[in-house]
Amino acid sequence: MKTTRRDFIKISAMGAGGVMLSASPLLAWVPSFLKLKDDRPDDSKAKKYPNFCEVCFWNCAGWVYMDKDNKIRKIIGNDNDPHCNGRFCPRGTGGVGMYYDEDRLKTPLKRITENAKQKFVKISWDEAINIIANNMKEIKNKHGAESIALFHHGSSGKHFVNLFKAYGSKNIAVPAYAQCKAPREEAFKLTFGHALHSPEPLDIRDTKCLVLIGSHLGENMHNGQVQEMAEAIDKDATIITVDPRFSTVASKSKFWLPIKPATDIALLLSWINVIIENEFYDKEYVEKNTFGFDQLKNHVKNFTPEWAYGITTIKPEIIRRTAKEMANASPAVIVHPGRHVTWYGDDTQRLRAVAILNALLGSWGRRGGFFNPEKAKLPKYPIPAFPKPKWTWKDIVPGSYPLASSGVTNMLIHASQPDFHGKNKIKAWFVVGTNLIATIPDIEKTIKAVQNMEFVVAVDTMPAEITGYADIVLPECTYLERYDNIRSAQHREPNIALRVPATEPRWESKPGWWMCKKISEKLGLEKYFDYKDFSEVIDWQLKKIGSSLEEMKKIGVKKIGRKYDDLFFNDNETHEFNTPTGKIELYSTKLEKLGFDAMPKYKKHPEPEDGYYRLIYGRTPAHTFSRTTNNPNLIDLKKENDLWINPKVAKDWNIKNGQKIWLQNHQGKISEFPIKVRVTERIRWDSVFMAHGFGRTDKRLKRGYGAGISDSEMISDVKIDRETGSTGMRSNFVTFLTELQT
Ligand SMILES: Nc1nc2c(c(=O)[nH]1)N[C@H]1C(S)=C(S)[C@@H](COP(=O)(O)OP(=O)(O)OC[C@H]3O[C@@H](n4cnc5c(=O)[nH]c(N)nc54)[C@H](O)[C@@H]3O)O[C@H]1N2
Ligand SMILES: Nc1nc2c(c(=O)[nH]1)N[C@H]1C(S)=C(S)[C@@H](COP(=O)(O)OP(=O)(O)OC[C@H]3O[C@@H](n4cnc5c(=O)[nH]c(N)nc54)[C@H](O)[C@@H]3O)O[C@H]1N2
Ligand code: SF4
Ligand SMILES: [Mo]
Repeated sequence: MKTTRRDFIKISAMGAGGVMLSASPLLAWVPSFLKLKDDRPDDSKAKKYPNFCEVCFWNCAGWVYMDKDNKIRKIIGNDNDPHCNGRFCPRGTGGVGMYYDEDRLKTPLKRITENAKQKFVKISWDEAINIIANNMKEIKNKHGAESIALFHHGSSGKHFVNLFKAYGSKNIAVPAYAQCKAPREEAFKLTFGHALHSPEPLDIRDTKCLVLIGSHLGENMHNGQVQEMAEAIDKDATIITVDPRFSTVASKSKFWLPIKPATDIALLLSWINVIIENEFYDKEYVEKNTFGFDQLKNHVKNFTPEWAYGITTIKPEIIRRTAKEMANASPAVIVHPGRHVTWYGDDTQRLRAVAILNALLGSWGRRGGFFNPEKAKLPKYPIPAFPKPKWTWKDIVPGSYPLASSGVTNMLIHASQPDFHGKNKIKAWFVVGTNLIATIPDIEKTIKAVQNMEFVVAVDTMPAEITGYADIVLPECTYLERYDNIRSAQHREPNIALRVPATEPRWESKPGWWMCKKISEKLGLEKYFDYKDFSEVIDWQLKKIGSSLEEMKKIGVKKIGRKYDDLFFNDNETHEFNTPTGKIELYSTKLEKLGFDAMPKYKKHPEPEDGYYRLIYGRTPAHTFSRTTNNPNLIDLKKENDLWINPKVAKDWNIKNGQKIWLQNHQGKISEFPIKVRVTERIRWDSVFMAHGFGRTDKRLKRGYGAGISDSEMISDVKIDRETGSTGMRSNFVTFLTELQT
C-alpha cells in the first residue's frame, strides 16, 4: 500500500504519540531525477570533460558537455562513480548556472573610502596580490604569522591551507566541522575508534532497518545515500524516522516518531533500555567486542519507555515496537549517525547514544550496517617541510573543548573579538569559499569580529555577504573552469576522480591554486608551489599510481581495487579497536578521564515561552546553503523559503497560508525580510521550520536578495558543545510579527 496524504491526515488526528504508517511493504521511492538518466548528448560527437560537482560536498563525478560553439551545455553523472552512479541531483545539474550567473565576481576588488563613504573599486590581479602579500608580511612582523586565520570550505581551500601552513599559521578552520559533523566524528571515535568522514561508510543498500534521527535524506540530497535508501526500500527495509517534522522521508517510513525537539537523548536511552532489558542486543558481538556493558545496563535501568514518554511525547508502545524492529533486523540495521548534528549543545553525548545503540545491535563492521571503507592513497607532491607555528587555535582558551580535533571556526571568531583579552589574538582573516555571515550562528558576533580585523581577504565566486566585509575580494573561477586536487574519497572500493577545466575562466576570475602560487612568490614561499600549472601536480601523482592525466581525461573516475579484504568483520577473528581499552567503548574511559559523562544522560533544555515556537531548519532539495540561492537555474525550482506552521498555531494567530510575516526571536532580533507562511500538518505545533540558505542581504545578488529569510539571522542563542566546541543552533524561539512597526 502506498502511503498517501490521506493516511497522514488520519494518523495525525490520532495524536502525536508516534505512528506506524503502514504494515505492508512500501512502494519503492526514488526521487524521479535520481531514477532517470536524462537525455544524453551523443558521446561520439560531443566534446566532454571530466569534473566533480562542487555544488555540495558529496562531490559527485560527472561529464561536462560542450555545445558546437564550445560553450558549456550540461553536466551529467559519470556512470562509474560510486558517489552518484551516473545520476546527478537537481543541484548538480543546475551547477552549470554557477558558471553562467551574471552576478558573479568578475575582477579583484579593493575597498576604498571616498567622500567618507566606503566602496569597492576594481583593481588588477598584480595590485591585489601585492596588497595581500604586503599585508601578510606586515602582520607577520607585528603579530606573528599565527595571527592570521584561514576559514575555508570546498576544493579550492586545500591550496590555501598549503599557503597558510607554509606562511606559518595553522589557525585554519572549516564550518563543516564545528557547525556540522564534529560531535558525530568525535563520538564515533570515542566509541569505535574511528570517525565516519564522507561519504559515510553506511551499507544502506543492504540494510534491513534504517533509523533516521533528524537526518532527512531526500531533502538532504546526499546522492549515493538517497539512491541506496531507495534500493533498501525496494527490498522492504523498514525506515524509522524521528523528526518533529513530517519530512519527505517520514512519508516513506514505516514509523514516524514526531518527537518533541531537544529530547532525542531520552528516546535513545529508552531504546537502549528496551534492547538491554529484553536481551534484544547481539550478545556474542557485545561480549566479544565491547567495554562497559554492565555499567551501561545499570545506567539505563530506569530509562523506561514510560519515562521517555513524558519527555519525548512518543508513546511507550511505539518505543518498544521500534526497538523490536531494530533488533529483528540486527545486525543489518543502521541508526544513521546524521551529518549536521550541532543542535542543542549536548551533541557529542547524543551522538554517543547513537553510536552505543549501533554497537548493541552489532551493526559496526557488519553487512547492512557500517562497512569498513578504503581510500586510494595518492603520493604527496614533494614540498619542503612546513614551519612549526608558535601557537594554534588549541591555545586560544587552553584546555577548552578537549575533543576538538580540527579547527573550531567559532573559537577563531572568539579570538577575533575586540573584547577578547587572551594572549593569542587573531588580527586578520582569509576567507575562502565559506560565507561566514550565513554560516556561523550569532551573525552580530561574526560581524563584530570581522570589523575588528586589521585586514580581510575573501575569495569567492559570488558577491556573497562575507565579501562585503573584505578589504580585498578575489574572484575565483568556478569548478567548471579549473583544475583542482584529485578527489580521493573513501568508499567500498577506493576510487579517484578528476576535475579539469571545460573552458577558460570567465571575465578575470582565476583558480585558487593560481592565486596561492602568485601570493607565495611575493612572500618568498614559491618552493611550496613549484609548478607552472596545477595539471603538472595531478599528472605527477597519477603517474606514480600507474595512471596519467591523459588516461583520467578519458575516464574521469578510476576504481582501484581494495588492498584489504575486510569490508566487513570476519566474525571468527578478534578485533582491536582504536580506543583506550581496545574495545568498543559503551562506557567511555576517555570521557571519564576528561571529566565528562562517560555515558550519555538526558538533560532538559529550555523551552519556548507562550507565543514562541522553536525554530528548526534544514535542507531543501534544490539548494545547497547560500551557495545556490542566486543560481539562475535553481532559483527556478525554488525561489524563496517558506515557514512551516501547524494549522492550530496559524488559527491561534489568524495567519493564512501564503501570508507574509516577519519573525522576532526570543532575544529580540527581528528578521530583515518577511517570509511566506505554509500552513501544514507536517510540523508539530511547538515548532516552525524553514530551509537554510535564503534571505540574502547583499544587493549584488539580484535573484537571491530579499527572497525569504535567513535562518541564521534568527539564531543568536548558541549552545556550545563542551566536548568539541560545536555550535548548537536549535535553541532559538521565534514569534510572529504580522506587520512591522516603523
Ligand atoms: N543557520 C544555519 N547555519 C548553518 C547550517 C544550517 O543549516 N543553518 N548548516 C551548517 C553546515 S551543515 C555547513 S556544512 C556549513 C556550510 O557553510 P558554507 O560552506 O559557508 O556554505 P555556503 O553558505 O554555501 O558558503 C559557501 C560559499 O562558497 C562560495 N563558493 C561556491 N563555490 C566556490 C568556489 O568554487 N570557490 C570559492 N572560492 N568559493 C565558492 C559560495 O558563493 C558561498 O559564498 O554551514 C553551517 N551553518
Ligand atoms: N539539498 C541539500 N542537501 C544537502 C545539503 C544542502 O545544502 N542541500 N547540505 C549537505 C550537508 S553539508 C549536510 S551537513 C547535510 C545535513 O543534512 P541532515 O543531517 O539531514 O541535517 P539537517 O538538514 O540539519 O536536518 C534537519 C532535520 O532535523 C529535524 N529536526 C529538527 N530538530 C530536531 C530534533 O530536536 N530532533 C530530531 N530528531 N529532529 C530534529 C528537522 O525537522 C529536519 O528534518 O545535508 C547535506 N545535503
Ligand atoms: S549530491 Fe548533487 S549537488 Fe551534491 S555533489 Fe552530487 S550532484 Fe552535486
Ligand atoms: Mo554540513
